Amino acid sequence: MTSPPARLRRIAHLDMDAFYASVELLRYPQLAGIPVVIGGGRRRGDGFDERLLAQAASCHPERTWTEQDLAHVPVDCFPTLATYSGRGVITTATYPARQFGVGSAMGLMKAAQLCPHAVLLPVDFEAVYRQSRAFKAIITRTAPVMENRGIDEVYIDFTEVPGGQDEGGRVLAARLQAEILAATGLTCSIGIAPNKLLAKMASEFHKPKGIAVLYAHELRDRIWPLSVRKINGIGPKTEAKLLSHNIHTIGQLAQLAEQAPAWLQTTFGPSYGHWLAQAAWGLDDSPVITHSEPVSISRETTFERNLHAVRDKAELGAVFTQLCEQVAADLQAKAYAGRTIGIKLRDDRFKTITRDHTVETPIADARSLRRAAGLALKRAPLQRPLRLLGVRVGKLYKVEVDGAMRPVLTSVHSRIHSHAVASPTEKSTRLKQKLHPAQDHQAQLALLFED
Ligand code: TTP
Ligand code: MG
Ligand code: MG
Repeated sequence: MTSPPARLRRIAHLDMDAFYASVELLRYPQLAGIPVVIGGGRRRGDGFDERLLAQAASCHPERTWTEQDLAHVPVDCFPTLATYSGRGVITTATYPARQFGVGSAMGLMKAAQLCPHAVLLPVDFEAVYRQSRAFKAIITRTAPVMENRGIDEVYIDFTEVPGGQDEGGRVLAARLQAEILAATGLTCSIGIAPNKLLAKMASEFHKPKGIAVLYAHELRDRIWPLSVRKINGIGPKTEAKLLSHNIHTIGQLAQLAEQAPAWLQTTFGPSYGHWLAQAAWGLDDSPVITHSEPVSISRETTFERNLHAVRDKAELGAVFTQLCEQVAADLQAKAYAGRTIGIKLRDDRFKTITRDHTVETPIADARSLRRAAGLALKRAPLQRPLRLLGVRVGKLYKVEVDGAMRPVLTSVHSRIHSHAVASPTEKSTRLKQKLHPAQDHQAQLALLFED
């Protein structure tokens, strides 16, 4: 019997093209193909579209302009860099704008000198987050082993996915590009390589709308000529230090790593020095991590019937304590502690209220959580009957084996909430306490949820 051929490790890095700008172009498709830069943020109701429509109406008064016409506003009605004054910077630029040398982090005034006719738009973060979730959902439908790396990029393990080995991964990459385009209208670029380090570099090779397939034996030809800065993990400081020793390319770094490994380690420290040497040789065995650390841990429950803070004090109090116990158990099971303890209430009119209380040192035990959550709850209005109560712990710290606390760093792009909802039946079987009537006055409200 012959065993099936060994599968090559195939890791993809997928990055959306000119992401924030491309999301804006979904709203204003008439700007496709012309230079557009994104600078500054847009808030709901800041009036940008209204001003745009007013401008259209003043140029073309022969017709009426409504929100439905945004995709038809003539290009010359849009604000350009030429009219900008201020100290803002570019968030991103479309590829036609990049031809003029403008790009992320450049001052808008400087960009205006290079490309005065570029259209200047603010970004709609809500739309950006929506599209970010949408393209990632498309990917995991086909390739479930995906690591979230930011608002517009992910690593995907192609190794075991059907088609993931065909043409080194190109077939699956093309399929993902087509599916993302069909679902969102957005384009992306994908690099496929033996590991994350090389895949990240490869995804830039044929941007935009590109696919690059890289094999280990191509290191010398395709990676070594690149600047050391192309390695994800070499920042401006390391680059400057390497340049001062005349190391410009990854190939030069690889050569140095071979000839003088001790120098790298004494110059950059043993662990980073070792990592630099590995990276220059294209070696990286870091796994594709499918989960990110939670930003908060919470429990909430919807009651079988609405409960009132005073009339149903005992039952509410018991639920409240139980939620804190559950959150404490979740925190301890996952080795987290937190500093911000929040409560969530939803009243009979579906109005949701949250209140937070922040403590000095991270806590994870039920009693401390109950006390802190009680302080948060005291600040919430409790007049109306409640249909839901929740307890949430944020500002998380990871509790290390030795008891040390490490703050959990969560980028805005990779936030997830660990969340469990106790079913009403589960809750009611555990709740033994009976309701008893109580007088309805505000002073009692304040005391209700104290220990
Ligand atoms: P990138 O993926 O770095 O850039 P991009 O998607 O705009 O363009 P490319 O085709 O080269 O991938 O960043 C993703 C988004 O993150 C970008 O659209 C805007 C935002 N961003 C900033 O807000 N500031 C920055 O300095 C950079 C680089 C990006
Ligand atoms: Mg991008
Ligand atoms: Mg990116």
